[in-house]
Order: sequence, then structure tokens, then C-alpha cells
Amino acid sequence: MAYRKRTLIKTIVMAGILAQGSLSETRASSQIQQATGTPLTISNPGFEADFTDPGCFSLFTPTGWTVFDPNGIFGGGDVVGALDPTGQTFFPAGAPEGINVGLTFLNGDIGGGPMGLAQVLGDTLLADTVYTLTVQVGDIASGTGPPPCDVFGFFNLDGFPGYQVQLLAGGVLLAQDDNTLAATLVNGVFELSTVSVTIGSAHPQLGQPLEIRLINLNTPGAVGAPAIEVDFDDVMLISHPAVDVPTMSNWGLVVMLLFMMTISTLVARNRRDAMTESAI
Ligand SMILES: [Ca+2]
Ligand SMILES: [Ca+2]
Repeated sequence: MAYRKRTLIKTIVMAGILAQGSLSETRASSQIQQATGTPLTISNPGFEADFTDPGCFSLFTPTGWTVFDPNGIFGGGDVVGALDPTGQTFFPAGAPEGINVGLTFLNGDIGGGPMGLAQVLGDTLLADTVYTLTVQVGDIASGTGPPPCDVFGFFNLDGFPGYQVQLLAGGVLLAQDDNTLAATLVNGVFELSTVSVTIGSAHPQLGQPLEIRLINLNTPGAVGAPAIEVDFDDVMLISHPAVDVPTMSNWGLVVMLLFMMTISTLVARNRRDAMTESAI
């Protein structure tokens, strides 16, 4: 009798260990898939394709990008370009990637609506796929650039006009970061924005080209902190096949069911043997 009880306990413990092991493996497999997803091709993702004088900015539409301008404010004091912040007060730690960052400077139509940069990719929206878009978003600090930028004098870039990082397909928004970092960003630093979306087996935009938008919300600042510029860098879009959340699913659930069935069978057998021994 004592031997049967010890066997029952050992069996239950082993089944539990197997179930836990299966769940752990499923979880680890999912983590590896997410970490080794496929990077999608983005033209000039770090704004390094165009030359900018060291410590200075240049105004142009960065290679590979277009101007996102839904309200027609582009031009005059509303411009885009690139900045090499090396050694300047704008971003004391420099660019997050390479030496340049992309800039959106809106000082002509403050409060006149958003403007920014956009890029339509060669990849199209796929079913059963997880997309993760990451972008470094910068809140530039005030300062004066070295020659040849010194002719522009001091730039008061205190404050922050807000931003959006968007992922679209066929012009339809899939997911966005709507200014979530504004609460923690301070002048002179970049922080990482992450946008993730899971596309199921059916979606109206399947097959449509993916698009990334980096938007300056152009929200008016305060006295002394006009909130003009948002900077962007190191744009990455990763995709990987959608998998079930590794909780009580797939093999983990199967093993757990077997575990429960084993317990029920052993308990029933133990009771039957006990009744038999009692009758004897
Ligand atoms: Ca860069
Ligand atoms: Ca600022």
C-alpha cells in the first residue's frame, strides 16, 4: 500500500515537471521567433544618405522619404531635412544611429495641423503576421550651430510639439504611437517609440503596400518654449509569423490535460485498491 502511494506521488510530480517543461519550451520558442523576425526594407532608415555639415542642419526631403502634409503647410517656416548634432547642444549624446537624424521643423503655421515624413515600402500587408515598428523620437534642445549654420543665430527649440509614429497599409492606419513619449521626453534626448500590431487571417488591407509616417503634431508651445521641432532616427520594421500566446495552449494544454487525466486515473485506482484491501 505504501509503495503504491509513493508511486502515485512520483507519477504526479513527474507529470507536473513535464507539463511545466513543455510550457517553458513553448514560451522560449515564441521569444526566439519575436527576436529573430524579418527586417523589412526601409530606404534611408537612419537619415544617413544625405550630407549635412557637422553640427549643422540641412533642409531637403530626405532620400527615400516624402513630405506628409495633409493641410498643405509645407514651405516657408515649415520644413524637413536632416541634422548632424555631433558636439552640439541640440542632442548632447549625438544621433542614436550613425551621425544624422531626420528633422521636422514647423515654425510657419504653428497650430496649423500635423506635418512630417512618410515612406511607402515595397512590402505589402500579410495575413497572420505581427509587425513591430520602432523609431527613435527626439526632443531637440536649443542652441546655435557652428559655421555655416551660425548665420541663422540662436534657435529656441525648448518645448515639444508632439508626435505620432504610424504604420499603415494602403493608406489605412493599422497602429500608431500617439505621442506617448511626450510625458517623459525632455529637451536634448531621444527615446524609443514602439508600435506593434498583429494581423489575423483576414484583414481588408491584405496585399496593400505598407507605409510608415513620422509626424510632428505642431501643437503650440508656451511662452519661452515655442515647441517647434521633432526629430527621428533609426526606423526599423520587423515582421514575424503570428503565433498563439503561449499560455495554456497548444502542447502546453495537451500536456496539462494528460497530466490531469493521469491524476484522475491514479486517484481512482488508488481508491479501488483501498476498497479492495478493506474488503479483504
Ligand atoms: Ca541616423
Ligand atoms: Ca524641444
